[in-house]
Amino acid sequence: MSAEADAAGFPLRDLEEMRQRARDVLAGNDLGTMVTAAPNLYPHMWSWDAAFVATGLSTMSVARALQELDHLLAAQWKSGMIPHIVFSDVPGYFPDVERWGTRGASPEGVQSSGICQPPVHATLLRRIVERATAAGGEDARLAEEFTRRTLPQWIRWHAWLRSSRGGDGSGLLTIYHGWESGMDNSPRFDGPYSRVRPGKMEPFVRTDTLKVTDLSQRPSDEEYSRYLWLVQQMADVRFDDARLPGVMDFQVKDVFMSAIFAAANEDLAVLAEHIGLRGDAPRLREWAQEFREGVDATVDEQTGLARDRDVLAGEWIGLPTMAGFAPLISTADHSLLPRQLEIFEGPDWTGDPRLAFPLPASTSTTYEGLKPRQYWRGPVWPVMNWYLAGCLRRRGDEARYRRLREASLAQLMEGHFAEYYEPFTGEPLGSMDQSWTAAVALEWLADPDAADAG
Ligand code: 9WN
Repeated sequence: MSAEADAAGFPLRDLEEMRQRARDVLAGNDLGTMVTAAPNLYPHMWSWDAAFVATGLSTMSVARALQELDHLLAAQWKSGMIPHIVFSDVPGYFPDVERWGTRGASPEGVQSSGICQPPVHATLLRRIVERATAAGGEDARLAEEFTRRTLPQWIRWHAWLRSSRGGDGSGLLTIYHGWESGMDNSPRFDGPYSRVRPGKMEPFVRTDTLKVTDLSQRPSDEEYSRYLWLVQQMADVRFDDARLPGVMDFQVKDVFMSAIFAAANEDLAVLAEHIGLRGDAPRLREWAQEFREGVDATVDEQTGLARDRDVLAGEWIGLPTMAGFAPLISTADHSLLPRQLEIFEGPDWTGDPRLAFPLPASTSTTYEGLKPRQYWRGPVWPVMNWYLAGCLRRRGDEARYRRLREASLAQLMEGHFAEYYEPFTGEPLGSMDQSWTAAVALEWLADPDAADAG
């Protein structure tokens, strides 16, 4: 894997250079107590980004990784919700805290948005704790102290998700905004969004398209007006969880987020046991089981893929997006796995010979609505590759993990640590120097076997 680097240093020469550049990206985006999601486009902390960033940081400093999670936890709402954005003082992102209208709803002194994002935190904290425990000494002590101190907060976060978003016995979490899924404009949400009809609202000026000037890489203005309308609907009821089901125009049972939640409950149970708080583990394991079953029950026998549910229309959403692989994250039903893996490696997904690298795109590459350059409508997202590979490895599927690692490292040799990539050409798209991309590069490289891939 070596190539002639151009004058600006692209592509990278070798894996050691990748490691150094990835470190530089995180250092460059570090404001001291938070690493911003990206230098220009996203100058704040995002909830699920922060968890991935923390694992990347832990390859260098466990203390700094835990500080990142502390910063996020300091923004936790009284209800238990961890907000999707913790704002820094850097201007230039829209919607900003004023537009969110969260002052008074968020904790004193905190500037945050008023929605959540996928709960990957406990899973990634478990990874950090395992790394620190293996290192021993001060790292192990710090990780244990952090887990003991923050466990009640993580449990409150999960309890909030379980009761406010998943309390109906379906084993699936409800989202009230596509941003909560983290896959903002995935075609999964086209049906539900088509029924969101923005009413009277303040005019707005987007800032994202001033930064990513190729408009084909970002959501459209029409999509943005729906995003903003939903923010206004929530602000109108002061982000009161109990009132959201009665007022929101967008209500989706998110199968991918539910699978992440199932896995994270198991991980939180393991963390509780690790510090000797065995009493909390059974409840967390019950939630893990409830959501595992909820996810499994969505699988469409015809397509073999998991489905979201449009709550207001009472319809399944069975489009061929990455969310269809939710069972790979959470299922304990081994009869579901062979079909899921066959599809994952088949000609509509990582087995499509046209791909630049055999990695999962955000929608099937044969989907008629595929937009290979547009955000969650087709591009490959490095952070998702690492997360899914980790899920396979947990199942003992070392061979598939290694294949995804090799392809991911080959993709990242391009050198920009982009937010997402065009699946057929490997062109870097969206933000460059995206923190979570650099973080997962460090994770791939921290794996001792990664040296083989060079
Ligand atoms: C809105 C920060 C975030 C990610 C999301 C990604 C994108 C925000 C945006 O950037 O969303 O939350 O402004 O487009 O979709 O997954 O957490 O990296």
